[in-house]
Amino acid sequence: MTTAAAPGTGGRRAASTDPSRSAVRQEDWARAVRALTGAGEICLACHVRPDGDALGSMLAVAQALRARACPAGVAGVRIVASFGDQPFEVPAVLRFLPGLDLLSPPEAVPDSPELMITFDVSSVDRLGSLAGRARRARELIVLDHHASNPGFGTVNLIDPAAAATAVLAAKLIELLDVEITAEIASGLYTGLVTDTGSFRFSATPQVHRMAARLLETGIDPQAIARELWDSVPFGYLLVLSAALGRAVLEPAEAAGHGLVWTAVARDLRVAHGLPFEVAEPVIDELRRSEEADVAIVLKEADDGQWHVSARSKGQVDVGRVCVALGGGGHSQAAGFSMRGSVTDIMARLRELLSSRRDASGLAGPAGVLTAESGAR
Ligand SMILES: [Mn+2]
Repeated sequence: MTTAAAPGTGGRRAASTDPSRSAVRQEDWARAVRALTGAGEICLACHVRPDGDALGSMLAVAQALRARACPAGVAGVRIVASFGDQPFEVPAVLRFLPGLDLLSPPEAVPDSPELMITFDVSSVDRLGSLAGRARRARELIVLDHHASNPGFGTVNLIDPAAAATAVLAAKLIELLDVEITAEIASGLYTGLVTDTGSFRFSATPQVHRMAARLLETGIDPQAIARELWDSVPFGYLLVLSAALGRAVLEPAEAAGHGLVWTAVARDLRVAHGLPFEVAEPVIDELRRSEEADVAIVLKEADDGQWHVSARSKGQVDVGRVCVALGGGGHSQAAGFSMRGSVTDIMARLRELLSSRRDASGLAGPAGVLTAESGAR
């Protein structure tokens, strides 16, 4: 599969899900820095229902841009950071992040921004109510690490080999020549620990070197870990218990690699007065089952739509399956959203999870990783 970008045009690219394409070109980094340097107004946006990588990366860069714009406290550049959730609410687990004062509701983002930069957004629809503004932006910088990202910006800073968007955000801050303060480091570290599963999934020397640099700013990693993982409302334990109690193991599914799945219906959490986001960590429990390569959690939002999380231990490419269902992600962690019944959604998933990639590599929305399909 090839990418349809004409060399040197910097134009919006045609869709590609090829994870093997090369990392960011130097000229694209330079163009992004030039755009961010010359702008009078900079709009920042991350994906809806932001996780630690999306919001942490965005707030880190927002604070860096603020520090750069007014080192002496003189306002020069307008910075608008947001995400397209309606209603606009910062997830409770991320309310400890420094820089929340830089956030505005999506209505505050201009209709046709001069310059917009997106964080951890794998496709334009993941911007929710900000998608139209991104399409109309004069210059759109896309900072992301999802292999499924089609490159929807005018400047695409997309590196599927990066462990987190925070890795790319740190590079951008470095190129902007801004010192990484403890406040900026908190956001970057949050992104790094979130997307590496606390250094379980991407425990590379580069990741640990970055963590070390961030810790040297004086941030408190134990406090961040407590905020992210060890402070949940009691009701979550009851939701988790119910979700695990109805989990189903299907060893023959996913081409014999095994499937474990459950659903968190709206009623289950609403009974405890809990918001949608409370269902997010359920997948981390479910995926521990040793009998299954693939874990799936269906989470019902307040509007009745199902948001589906998929994880793989490496035998099955759940990224391709989720892309085939209109979502996105990585080969071992991905998701999509869909309306319909649990029974129907699971039937479509089972079918895709067991299908082998077409020999051409083009036709099959294939789940099972084969030697040529580029597992990573
Ligand atoms: Mn990410």
